[in-house]
Amino acid sequence: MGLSNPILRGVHPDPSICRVGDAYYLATSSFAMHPGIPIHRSRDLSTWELIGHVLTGDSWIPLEGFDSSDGVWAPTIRHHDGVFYVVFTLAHGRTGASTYVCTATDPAGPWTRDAITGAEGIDPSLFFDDDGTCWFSAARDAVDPGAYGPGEIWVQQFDLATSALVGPRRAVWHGALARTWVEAPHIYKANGEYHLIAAEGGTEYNHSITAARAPHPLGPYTTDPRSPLLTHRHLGRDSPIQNVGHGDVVWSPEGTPWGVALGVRPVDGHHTLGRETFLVPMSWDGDGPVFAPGEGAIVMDADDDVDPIEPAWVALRGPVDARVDAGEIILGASPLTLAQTGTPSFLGVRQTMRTSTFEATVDPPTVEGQRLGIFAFQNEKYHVGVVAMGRDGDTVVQIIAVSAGTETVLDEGTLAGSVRMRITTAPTTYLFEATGGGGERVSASIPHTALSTETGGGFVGVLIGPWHGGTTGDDPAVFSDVSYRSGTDDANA
Ligand code: 6LW
Repeated sequence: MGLSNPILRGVHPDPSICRVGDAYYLATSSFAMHPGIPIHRSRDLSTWELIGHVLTGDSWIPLEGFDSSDGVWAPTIRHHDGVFYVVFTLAHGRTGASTYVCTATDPAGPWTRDAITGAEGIDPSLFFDDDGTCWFSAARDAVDPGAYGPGEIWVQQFDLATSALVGPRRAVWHGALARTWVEAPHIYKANGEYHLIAAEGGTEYNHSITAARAPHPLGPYTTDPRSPLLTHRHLGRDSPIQNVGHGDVVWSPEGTPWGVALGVRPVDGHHTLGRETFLVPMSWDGDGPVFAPGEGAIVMDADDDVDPIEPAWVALRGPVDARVDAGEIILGASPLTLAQTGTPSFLGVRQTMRTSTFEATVDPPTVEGQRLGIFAFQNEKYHVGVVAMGRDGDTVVQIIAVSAGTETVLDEGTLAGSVRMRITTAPTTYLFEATGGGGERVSASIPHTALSTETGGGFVGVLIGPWHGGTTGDDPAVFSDVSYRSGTDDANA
């Protein structure tokens, strides 16, 4: 089977996978994006289709006030007895974390949502034992950090009927690596033993997957001395895939294990696309799980022919008043900018390829204060775009860069007629352009480092799409001839 890594491009971190019959299902973190928790399905583990979202409609949680890297973290997807389960953390700032369980009989939805009270920490997971008992695990601050380091994995029985944690809660493991924070636990049963995998080293360069095993889900766990079982930190900062960790395991109908893990594709030490989902061949022997047997690392095909992108539109922190129809997007009015933590009138696609082009045409703004644009958005403090506004009967177009929260106008011009706006991304640049009816042009280019996670911080990646700001009126804005095309991602080669 040919791999087309990454199997989910653009912001799709913390992958979790399960199989029902011959279909595999992947859930990934969605942070403050609406709709939340995309569910992708595949029958060959290589080609994936988006079939729905866990958090949408009645199951949606309003995220006003959340930073774009807060919100929905690290869902785990499991299937038991005809029901799909997704558990996830709702993270808000440094202090607030709550835990939810969602269920569905059809993974495309609708999903129900229930709070799990008293679940400490982040990265919840469920494990169904042979007798149907459900075990819940998660990562929390260590009760005794002096003895063990900063984090620990805890396990407790989970009652499906009441969404309640029941029975004794045990801190079962503090990780394999010396005093690093341990997170992303998942438990499996193989060869009569319980195997716990987790992530350690932080979600940057030192990320990794480690493991332990036990005779019972509650322990005692013995650290797998081969840990870390998967990491790219020893491959160097020029490695095409880095920061590999936070994984999950699934078995094919024939009993072959496969792993999924997050990773990034930096260029010159900076990645803009977010943490993406990679597929990892595995084996499982008497020593336990083996990730990328033989190779020891995740590989990408050199000649990566990637299918055309089917844009999945997302909004920030809640639904927007928008209509998307074959190349036309109609966006309602809002006074909010992309620097604010409400729901601006913005719709974006995840940037999935380093080489891509996003284009849209807008008519001259007619409403006082109205601003129409297209943006590459990393987060509230780092985003760059093309914005058209009316001024004394003319249409003024600016290329606006927000960096560390400060706005700079990179170029400005007066354009006649409707304005064609374009963002062209390349491995090391983002080019922003607008052309008017008479051929007038404004443009500016920025290095990709200006929109990277290394510069902007956080856990997400670039979204690209139209924004309508500056007014509270009823007049929607029309973006026509909208297209997002990906070129060959030659930096993969
Ligand atoms: C995720 C956790 C992590 O819950 O980042 O650093 C969080 N590691 O595993 C958000 O993706």
